[in-house]
Order: sequence, then C-alpha cells, then structure tokens
Amino acid sequence: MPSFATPPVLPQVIGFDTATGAVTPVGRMIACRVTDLVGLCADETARRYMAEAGDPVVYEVVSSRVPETSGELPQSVTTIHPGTIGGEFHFTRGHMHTRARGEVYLGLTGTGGLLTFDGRRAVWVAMAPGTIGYIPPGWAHRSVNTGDEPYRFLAVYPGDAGHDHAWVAENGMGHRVMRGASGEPELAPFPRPAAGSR
Ligand code: S6P
Ligand code: ZN
Repeated sequence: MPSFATPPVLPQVIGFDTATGAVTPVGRMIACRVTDLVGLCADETARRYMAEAGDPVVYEVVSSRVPETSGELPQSVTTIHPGTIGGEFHFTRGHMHTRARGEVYLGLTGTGGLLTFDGRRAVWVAMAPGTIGYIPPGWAHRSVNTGDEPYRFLAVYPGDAGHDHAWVAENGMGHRVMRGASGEPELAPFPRPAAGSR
C-alpha cells in the first residue's frame, strides 16, 4: 500500500446537476463579485461604478469535499455569468499554481476560454461544452465568459497544486479579452489603456 500524508477519502459518487451546476455533497463555495476584482480590470472606473451600482456576482465556484492534499484530485465547478466590465468580458481573478502542477478543465455549458500566461507568452484556449482544456505546470490561468449565457466548466487539479492569486495581480495575464464591435471576443495586449484615456 502507498503511504498517505493524510487519511485518504473513500471512493465515492459526487452528484452533479448539469442544469444548475450544483455539486452534492458540496464543499467550499465562493461567490466573486465586482468588488473582488479591484485592481484586475482594464477599466477601474467602470469596475468601481458597477461595484457601487449593485455589485453583481461575476462568478461562482463550488467544490466537492475531496480535500486539497497531496495525492488527491479535488474538483470544482465554476460558473461565470455573462457580461462585461468596461468592455472586458467577465473573468475569474486568475492564479498560478504554487507548485509545478497541471490542471484539466472540461467545458459544460456556454462558451468561453482559458487565458493562460507563463510570464512571457499568453495562449488562448477556446472552450465550449465538451472541450477539454489542459493547463501545463507553470502557466497562470484565468477563465473568461465570451458568450451571452453562463459559461460553466469542471476543473480537476492535484490537491497540492496551491493557488497564488497575487502572482496574477502582480504580473497580469499578458492579454485581456475585450468585447469587439460585433460582440466577438478580441484579445488585447496587457496593459491596455483605460477607457477614455485615448
Ligand atoms: C482551481 C481551478 C478553478 C478556479 C476557479 C476560480 O485550480 O483553476 O477551480 O479556482 O475557476 O478561479 P480563480 O482564479 O478565482 O481561482
Ligand atoms: Zn488552477
């Protein structure tokens, strides 16, 4: 038998409702509002205005109860609501894994993508229902909803991956995903001048 750092969990079924994104039994639940995206948006003025005018939820994350410990493979389901902040499609804060660990995403509903950045190169991975997105070790990742309906995906990651959100706050993601004139996503280099400054 292999040795474990912590007692392993038992084999189990984890219920998933494809209509609502609910996970049963549920573990950690996170709701990220416009307020929580301070310092991360292209247009800080627009972000502040939206935070003061209702502060809507941008995305939610629900996790199973599989622990974030070495050897385990925790899962979470993220739902990014449709919308823009100052012309920038709704996105997750983004993070770098603190250890050299990859991650697998499976698109469930809606359309969006993964903005990945290794500090030099930015790569866009388009996602749709049924798409498997792979994030190699050493690539920060941010998810973006580029459609008009909720974009939902399953993430499976090593339990000892670790999540460093400060890395993205400091280094950015290389590009931003803006809504073009026709509503299509356009990748804009980062940093992008704030709206009204050009
Ligand atoms: C975890 C995985 C996702 C994100 C979630 C929210 O490794 O990549 O579950 O945590 O999409 O993103 P963020 O950047 O706010 O953690
Ligand atoms: Zn991750």
